[in-house]
Amino acid sequence: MQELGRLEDLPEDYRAALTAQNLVPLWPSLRAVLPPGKPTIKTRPTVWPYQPMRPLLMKSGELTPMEKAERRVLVMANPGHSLEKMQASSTIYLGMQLLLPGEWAPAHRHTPNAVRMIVEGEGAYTTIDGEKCPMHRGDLILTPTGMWHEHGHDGKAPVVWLDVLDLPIVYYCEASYVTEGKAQTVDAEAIDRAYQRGGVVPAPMFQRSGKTFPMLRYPWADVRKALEAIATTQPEVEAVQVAYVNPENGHDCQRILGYSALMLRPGETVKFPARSTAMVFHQVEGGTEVAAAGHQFRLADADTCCIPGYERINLKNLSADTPSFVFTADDAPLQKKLGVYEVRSRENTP
Ligand code: GTQ
Repeated sequence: MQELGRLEDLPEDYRAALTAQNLVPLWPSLRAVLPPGKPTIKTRPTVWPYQPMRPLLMKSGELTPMEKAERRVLVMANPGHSLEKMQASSTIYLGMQLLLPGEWAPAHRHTPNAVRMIVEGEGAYTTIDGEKCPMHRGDLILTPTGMWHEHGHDGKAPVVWLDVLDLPIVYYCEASYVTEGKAQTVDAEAIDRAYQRGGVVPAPMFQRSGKTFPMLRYPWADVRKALEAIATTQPEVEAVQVAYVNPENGHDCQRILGYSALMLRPGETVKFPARSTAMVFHQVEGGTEVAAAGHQFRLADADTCCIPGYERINLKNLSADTPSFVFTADDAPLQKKLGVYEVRSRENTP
């Protein structure tokens, strides 16, 4: 590829004249924004093990009362993006949130979409637009853009969950903001029970739900059963994997980030091709080795890692006797909408 002219090649006075009119020559920066074959990627393969993080999270409960935190979260930041940017990848934000018994995280709504993956503890709940969603390990709870949400805790031990938000990309769009609200009135218990079976949806009086986000809670017990059913009945399938979708239309459950759950059978290895999306893996049960870009992360219970896009990823169940269950997040829905989503086989890798 042709080497292009540098900024230093231009006369000082010419550069100054450009700057004075808010103008920039393209050619010295062209290769940086359009590198050949593969994007320049800041996201670094990064792991956030839960056990060493947990004492720091619990300590935050002593150091910072709810009134001073609003959301008591330790953000899992990717060093490739510099920590204060609070990005796990270019589009994905990850945080571990702590709620102590009796505490309440007040109602608000914001433009970024969030999901919660419950990590430990019983007795907490999130109320979303009046629908109360109980939290148990592995449940996925959506708080989509613009919906009121608050978190409460009637249990006896700390509750922790993983927050996944599209905050970095919504912030980059200069479209990220919050509105404070009053405590909500609960008018429904989580209605996920209504969407209990794939292929049938509630249709009282022939009316299908007109809600943009009809299902807000995906109980882990059901997801796990679906994975086990696939593993048992489809021994030939390459990856025992289910996508979290909108049960009314089958589309991704949120518009920017996509979510899935994977089961690795005892001893199994799954090889993902290189895709243009960064990926997050969170261990729900068991243990997994995530190998990509020269890194090997051994995920134990509640560990989380991020792998940049355009890398092949191998996932290996670390146990020969028990299955491994992994929750994933990526920005494939966004990239597909933008038309930049790619899956690379060896043949189409430039
Ligand atoms: O629970 O509403 O990790 O608003 C970051 C921003 C959690 C929340 C986060 C939020 C929340």
